[in-house]
Amino acid sequence: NKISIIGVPSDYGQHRRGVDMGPSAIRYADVVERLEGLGYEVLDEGDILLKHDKVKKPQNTQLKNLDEVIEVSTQLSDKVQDVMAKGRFPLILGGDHSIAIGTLTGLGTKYKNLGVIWYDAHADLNTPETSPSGNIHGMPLAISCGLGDERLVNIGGYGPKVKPENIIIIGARSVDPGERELIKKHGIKVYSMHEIDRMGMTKVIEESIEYFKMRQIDGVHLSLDLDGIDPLYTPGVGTPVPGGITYRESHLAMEMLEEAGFITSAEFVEVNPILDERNKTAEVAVALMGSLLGEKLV
Ligand code: DIR
Ligand code: MN
Ligand code: MN
Ligand code: MN
Repeated sequence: NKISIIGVPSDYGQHRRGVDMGPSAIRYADVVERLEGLGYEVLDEGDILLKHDKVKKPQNTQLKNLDEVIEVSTQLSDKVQDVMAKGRFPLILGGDHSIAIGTLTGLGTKYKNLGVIWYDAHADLNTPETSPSGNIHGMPLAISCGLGDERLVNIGGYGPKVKPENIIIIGARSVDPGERELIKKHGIKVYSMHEIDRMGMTKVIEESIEYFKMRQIDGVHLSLDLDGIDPLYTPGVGTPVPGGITYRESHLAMEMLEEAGFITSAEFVEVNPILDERNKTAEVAVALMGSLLGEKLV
């Protein structure tokens, strides 16, 4: 019942500017007030400090802004560990999805059999060899499984951070060929839009909960990329993909995860207020945080 909010104003994992303002946009959507209203003691720990020059030059590399991503990840990992040591629930606000490298590095020091729900239109399982963009926000899940550039894989002095068989991807609809191979090879569980349409979100989450129980996980991290939701509801993201999860389905998913009682940390990423409509995307993020943390009408 104690939550610590950590802002990560990083846009180094992708090429569009503005996602570094995500934490501010989410704060302006009243995240602290919303969670306090649910009875939590909420501490806003402020933002991770970015020391690097924010002028980005065009780069012809498969690991864009590598040094900056390493620095952000290292700082974030330390911060997540501090928050856990204080017995508080880490709630991380992005920033682009490359920040998950730092989050999972911190979490992995405590949880040796962590379950991860990756709520996203993408699989984020690229390596420098398979990436169509060289953008690190398309790689964090692979890196956390120990696949990709060693400097990223070994951030925090250890790796891998999670087991591929402890990952569940929900909402995928834009997956690159190399990612598809990795999913097959490592047995990563994926509920793509096809399965969500076919089974319904209720069954998807019920099965996910059973799967984690069977795997005897010691914690569950929710990594929610706002582009997992349909851009009708969350237009303020850098890489929107039509045909996504609805607003209602997303609330249902959060409420069912809350009822299962095993979520131990969460991050909400890729909110880009420059691309948004009147802060709609940050407001959806905060509404979903409410449901994830116990908000109910009756
Ligand atoms: C694409 C896009 N798969 C890439 N990835 C995105 O660049 O690796 N991830 N947008 O969120
Ligand atoms: Mn993502
Ligand atoms: Mn995505
Ligand atoms: Mn709700």
